[in-house]
Amino acid sequence: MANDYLESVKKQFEYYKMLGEKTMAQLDDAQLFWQYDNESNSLATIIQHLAGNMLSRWTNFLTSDGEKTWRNREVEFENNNSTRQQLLATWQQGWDCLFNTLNSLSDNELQKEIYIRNQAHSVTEAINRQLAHYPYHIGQMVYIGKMLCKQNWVSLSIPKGNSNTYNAEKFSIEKHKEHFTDEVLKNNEMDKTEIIKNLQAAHTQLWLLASQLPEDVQVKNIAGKWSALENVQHINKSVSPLLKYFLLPKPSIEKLFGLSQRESLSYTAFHETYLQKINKGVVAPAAFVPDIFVENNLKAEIENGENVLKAIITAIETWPETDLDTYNSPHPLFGKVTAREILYFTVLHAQHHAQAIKKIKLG
Ligand code: NI
Repeated sequence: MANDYLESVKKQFEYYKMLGEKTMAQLDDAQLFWQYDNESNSLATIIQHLAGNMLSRWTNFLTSDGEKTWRNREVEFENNNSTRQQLLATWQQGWDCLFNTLNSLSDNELQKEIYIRNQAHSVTEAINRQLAHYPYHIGQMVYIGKMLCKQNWVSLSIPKGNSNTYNAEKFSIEKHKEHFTDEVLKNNEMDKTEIIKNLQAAHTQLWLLASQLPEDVQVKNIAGKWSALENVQHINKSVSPLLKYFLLPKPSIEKLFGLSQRESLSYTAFHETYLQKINKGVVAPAAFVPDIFVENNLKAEIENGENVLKAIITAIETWPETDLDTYNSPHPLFGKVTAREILYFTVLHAQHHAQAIKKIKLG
């Protein structure tokens, strides 16, 4: 029973960490620092407070008071981080400290006594206290995120109106033992079917936005930015090498790019890495820069894109799921990534350029 307790606690912490990360991933940089008013905390402030608390509580967890002399709680409520990257580093530091300690604990230590501000707690009590405290704040993060994203918010639990279907699915399976977080934590890793769905959705959106613009606007460079046509061309140029890659025989892939020595990042984690690169300001490598404008061939470009994407999907379908994590793939910005990660990139990249087209102002 005791053994179950620590495992269950770890999963619940991981689950709430994921909810926080899925919230951050939906917000732009400015929104991370948005406050409803001067008395209300921004996501950034909540993250600093959580990380500060975690470092204090979980460092030398068994041997020293949970409220460290070096902790400055007041400062946690001031804005000390100014970028997404700093914020993510702070967040990760706190969680690393928590998980390192949890992973080092054994069942026979659960009844030990520890102190927080001189108040005695059993180890179990101290863990329970934090397991209530952190999700309380993560719920605030989610609530703020939802207010900011409005109708674009991607639900983190059961989407509104889907409760009946969800229950029917769950109750259709016999009583069994499974931690309630197993499913979502696993799905944080997108499987092949999910990847294919997302590839199609992101590119369809990109093409639709471009073709909906009036023909003369499709080729206009407004404020020195790429035109819709150029965005579409750029995506075609980026996606084409992928088809070659997925058609290569596996031994050639191994020879050229090697096998991965690590697990694939989760989609959420890869998204964060992607945003960090984008925020640093990246320039497309020459091979992916759109052609010099000659004529508006948007229709042909889109058709070409559709065909390439279709061929890529057909190729991926023959790949066993685990191969996506086994084989490396080259990326001009990220270096070597796994095959799964290059597909994550392709989804995010199409979404990114769809956003760029969306921003093109009419007239
Ligand atoms: Ni790009």
